Amino acid sequence: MGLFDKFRRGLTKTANILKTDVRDLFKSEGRLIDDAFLDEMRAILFKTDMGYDSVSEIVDEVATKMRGRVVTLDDVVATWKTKLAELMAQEDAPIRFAESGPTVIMVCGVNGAGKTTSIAKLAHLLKSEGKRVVLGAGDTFRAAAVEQLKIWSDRLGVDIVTGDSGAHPASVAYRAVEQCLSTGADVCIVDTAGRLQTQKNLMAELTKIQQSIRKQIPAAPHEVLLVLDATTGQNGISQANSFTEAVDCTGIVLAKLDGTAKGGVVVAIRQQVGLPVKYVGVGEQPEDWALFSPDDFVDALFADVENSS
Ligand SMILES: Nc1nc2c(ncn2[C@@H]2O[C@H](COP(=O)(O)OP(=O)(O)O)[C@@H](O)[C@H]2O)c(=O)[nH]1
Ligand SMILES: [Mg+2]
Repeated sequence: MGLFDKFRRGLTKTANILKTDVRDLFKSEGRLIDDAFLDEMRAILFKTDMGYDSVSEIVDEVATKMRGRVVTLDDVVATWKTKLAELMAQEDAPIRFAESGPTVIMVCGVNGAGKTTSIAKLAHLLKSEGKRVVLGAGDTFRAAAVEQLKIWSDRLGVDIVTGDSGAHPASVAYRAVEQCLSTGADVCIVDTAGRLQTQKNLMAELTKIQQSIRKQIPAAPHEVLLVLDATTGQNGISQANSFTEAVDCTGIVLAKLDGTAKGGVVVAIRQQVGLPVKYVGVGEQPEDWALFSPDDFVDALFADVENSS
């Protein structure tokens, strides 16, 4: 399945709502772009959780280009797409691998965001590219979390390092990196807990894990991915900001895009968080994972609207 199709699958709920609303916007063949139109358009885009600033920019663009003219659905949608892709533009942002020696990727985010599942998906992708992967079960806070990662490692056929119960996550991370180095593996992915008694403890623990990884590879972790749950919409943005205060995150994974009709949240994230969106999760299986591409994203978002016109 290509990227476009993965985005289509991930955006089914969002695209369905858009399709109905945009059809209503263009009940007749063409429409005059006036204040009434711009207000209706604003309300539609808002529903997708793109955020106030992004919506305003798109409305302004349409107003500047088209006010006073009678235009077709295709004209308007083309303008939305161009503007949206521009708002989300980012440098190509897949994993930055270490120049030599293993690459270490640390994965953080709140409880239930989709960290462990995303690790499985990333491990699956890297393995399919011929890389050898070691997983570090750094969420020692819940026994079930270690078990969940272990099941994935068996299913995917990748190595895993776990700790005894009560082990410190920093020591698990240390041993995972050690195993990666000693076996000549290419990538070590370290899972972390999503919730400790307080946010302060969580942040301190993430810092400790980072430090213990650096004891063996000073330039590591090469990536610190922050997993956000798309179904929580714009709440993810405040989470992103508090995580980036504590650890140097390098990119965002947006999980559960398929579970929300507010897929426009990606636009708000790109606008309000200074990090690239690297991957999106579009289901629960290892292959339900797509490299984020603004162009494919907007094409998929409006594919149904365009086909129905
Ligand atoms: N539909 C869907 N479900 C997901 C996705 N990613 C994770 N999940 C589900 O969300 C739940 C929590 O995920 P998990 O990886 O355990 O979260 P963690 O607590 O952050 O490690 C699980 O039931 C996953 O199957 C996704 O992209 N799409
Ligand atoms: Mg987990």
